[in-house]
Amino acid sequence: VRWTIFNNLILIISSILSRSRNDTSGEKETLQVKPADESRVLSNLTVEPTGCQKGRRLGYKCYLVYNSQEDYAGASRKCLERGGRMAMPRDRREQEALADYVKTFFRPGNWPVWLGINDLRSEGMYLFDDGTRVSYFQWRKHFLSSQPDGGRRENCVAMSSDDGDWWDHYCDRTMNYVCEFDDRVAL
Ligand SMILES: [Ca+2]
Repeated sequence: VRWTIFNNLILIISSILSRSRNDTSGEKETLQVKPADESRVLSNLTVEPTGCQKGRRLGYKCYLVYNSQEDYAGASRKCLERGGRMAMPRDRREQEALADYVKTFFRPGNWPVWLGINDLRSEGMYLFDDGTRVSYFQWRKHFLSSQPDGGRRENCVAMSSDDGDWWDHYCDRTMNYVCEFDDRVAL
């Protein structure tokens, strides 16, 4: 009996020792991770829940096209339900990345997709779907059809997939849409 107790003690001590050794090596590995590696690890962890491995990543944002028909309000709701929001390109860089992604997605076709932009609250004052002001615009400018041209009737903004230009539309029109996801929120 005494021998068994001694053996068990040895087992317990050695398991404690090996556990603490593992802890130390784990700490060392964490310390050795470079910032770039760390961000890759973090983004890998957070990409999956949003489904954005299929979409287009740009910094902490990623865009994902949904190939299903929704009106503007429906698209907004669906994006929120998925933990994201409607796509809100805030500057030229984001606009160009989104336009390129949407073009690639629908090529060779040309389909409009809802963006998270509207002037529902006040005609001509364009807000993102989260209520912030839009300061960078990409309206279609053409001598035959310059946008926006819908006045108070058309208050929701879509991007055409062939050139990335913006058009105002009836908000109850149904079309494909783009959600964006923010890694910082997921973290
Ligand atoms: Ca309008």
